[in-house]
Amino acid sequence: MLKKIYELEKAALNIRLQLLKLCTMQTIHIGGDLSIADVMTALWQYQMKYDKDNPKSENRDRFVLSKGHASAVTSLNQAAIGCFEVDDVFKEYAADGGRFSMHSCNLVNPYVEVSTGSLGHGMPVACGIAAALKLKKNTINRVYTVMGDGEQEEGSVWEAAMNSVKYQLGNLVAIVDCNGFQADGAVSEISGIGNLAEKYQVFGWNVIEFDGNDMSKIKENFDNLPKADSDKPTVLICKTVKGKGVPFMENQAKWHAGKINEEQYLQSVKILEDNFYLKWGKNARED
Ligand SMILES: Cc1ncc(C[n+]2csc(CCOP(=O)(O)OP(=O)(O)O)c2C)c(N)n1
Repeated sequence: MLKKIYELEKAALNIRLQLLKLCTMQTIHIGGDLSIADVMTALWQYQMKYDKDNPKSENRDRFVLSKGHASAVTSLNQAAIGCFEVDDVFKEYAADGGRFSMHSCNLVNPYVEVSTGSLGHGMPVACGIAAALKLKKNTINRVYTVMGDGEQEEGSVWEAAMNSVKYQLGNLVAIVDCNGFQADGAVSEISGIGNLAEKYQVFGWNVIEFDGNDMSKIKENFDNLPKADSDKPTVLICKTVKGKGVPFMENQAKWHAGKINEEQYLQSVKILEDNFYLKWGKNARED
């Protein structure tokens, strides 16, 4: 398990570099993979109680990728904790996607709790799993689900939000990747979700809002989550940047999904690495 901010940021850098490599091989949902890369790195490589050698253990934290199109960033984090070789992820993407592909599928990847891709479905399933854990008197494990801000337009999200409060699911942690964009443009211009923090508060949730591309904040908020046996579900409203870290992709709806060429790849790698070493100093290169 990674503990220091430097280690986590380095791990997030690696995930971004790997995402870009995948993106030279196949169209992936790169914009929303990059926006949630920091949170996913901290979740999989620091926060979750999860044993890759025993993925069906009763005592595991559960993860449901409600924005199921962010499967690349999920698979790469699973590879980072040893679920499979990262080279397998590359090889299978280079072929036809194989076990990893555009959306998370538990028929082919045993580390995927629930197959997702149809937006608005993961959150209700996560709510059901959290209720089941509570019925089984499991007071330790949590259920984490990651949604998009565009996904908040799905009515099923709010049905689950109501039920989570009714059944006092303090073991449920919903994470919203608020990058401001969905597939066809800005969330505010499509349907619009208004003030999400206020909405969840009115629904009765414990609401925490922070910069979801700031590793210190992410870690701090994971460290301070209410206990799994508390009685209110928690939502982490993560303010992020779509395409985070790659300037030509940032805040560009067209980079919701896509493929890049070799020149774009090399240019992006250089920017990401330069920025990382600018922050952490030249010695970090030798790590
Ligand atoms: C029910 C449903 N409708 C439409 C789609 C097509 N779709 C895939 S991703 C996406 C945009 C999602 O936006 P958001 O939730 O903000 O995700 P992010 O920007 O983080 O990728 C859409 C509309 C879908 N997968 N499921």
